[in-house]
Amino acid sequence: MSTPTISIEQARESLKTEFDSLSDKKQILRSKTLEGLMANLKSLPNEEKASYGRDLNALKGEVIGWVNASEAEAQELGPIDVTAPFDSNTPENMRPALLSTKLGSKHPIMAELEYIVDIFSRMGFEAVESRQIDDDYHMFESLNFPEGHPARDDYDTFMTTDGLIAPAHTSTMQNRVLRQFKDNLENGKPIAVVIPDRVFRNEDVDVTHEHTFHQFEGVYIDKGVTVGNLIATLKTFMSEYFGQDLKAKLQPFYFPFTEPSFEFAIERPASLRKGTTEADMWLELLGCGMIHPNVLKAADIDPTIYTGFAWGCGIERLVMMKNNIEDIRHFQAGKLDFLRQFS
Ligand code: FA5
Repeated sequence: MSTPTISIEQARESLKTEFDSLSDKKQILRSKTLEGLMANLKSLPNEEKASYGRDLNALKGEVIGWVNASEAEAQELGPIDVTAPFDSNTPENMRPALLSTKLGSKHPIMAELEYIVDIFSRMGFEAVESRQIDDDYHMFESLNFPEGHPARDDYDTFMTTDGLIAPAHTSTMQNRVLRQFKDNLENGKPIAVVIPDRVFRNEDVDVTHEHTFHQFEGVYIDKGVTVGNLIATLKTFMSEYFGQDLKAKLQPFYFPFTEPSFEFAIERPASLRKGTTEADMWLELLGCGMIHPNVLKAADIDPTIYTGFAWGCGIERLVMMKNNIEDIRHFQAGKLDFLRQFS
């Protein structure tokens, strides 16, 4: 039985000495010592090969580790972490605080969406999620936009080749919730539903327009509901959301699915008033109106007995106004500096 002329322990020491003296550290991988160890392995009896081979592999791994560490050091780089939320070439002092020391947090839109639903649930509204793919009937027909209606152009969105539609607003849910909660009316209760979700538009993106954003729809139906109830509901929500009493005004507008239709503007919260002109005082937030009789009929609700109102509000714009955010594109940019301000 032959024994190795050099033990693994001795080999490690002589390799380390050789490594330290090399200017091109990679040369160590071609070292005579390593080659000698390989030759030893071949000459060993079979029963000793396995354990010697394991030790030799471990030593080779160690040597490769020395080479990698010296290369990283030469380039002033740490070991590469592909999950790092920054370019690993960024110098230490310019890196964002390490995520490992801090948990992630909810996206501000999701957090605000939950807060909005919470306010409405305290006002007696149920919450129903919208959907992110829909059809022509719910996007247009049921909302009193017949085929060829010019107002369809205002809701230009994305469509699959099978005619499925990425909804341009949360109003696509109106027909569904009217049908789902119709029994309420027969039992003497109102239909009161709030519907948040993501919506999509073929939009020229700018500081206040995104192609993908969030809305929340509100629907309220009962006997004898008037525009007065609509204003009171929205004002109550706004003062709760902004934490202060704000003046509100309605200005006439057009939507095929409401009659009359309005845009709802609020007196700007103090933090968002930049001057004293009319435009600086008022802020348009949402579209709303009294639900069109044809929309009620499409859900088999008798418009001669019941009336109701609906609104659709952009969540990003609401959050921008509350937090003084100057550009809507921050929300989808995935920039940690922006998101951390809300954590
Ligand atoms: C609508 O979407 C109607 N469905 C609202 C409605 C519902 C009216 C129920 C009557 C009854 P409009 O296109 O104006 O309307 O959008 C409503 C709100 O969504 C706007 O006031 C704004 O806050 C937000 N919004 C619209 N387009 C964008 C966009 N590209 N980026 C960000 N927010 C937007």
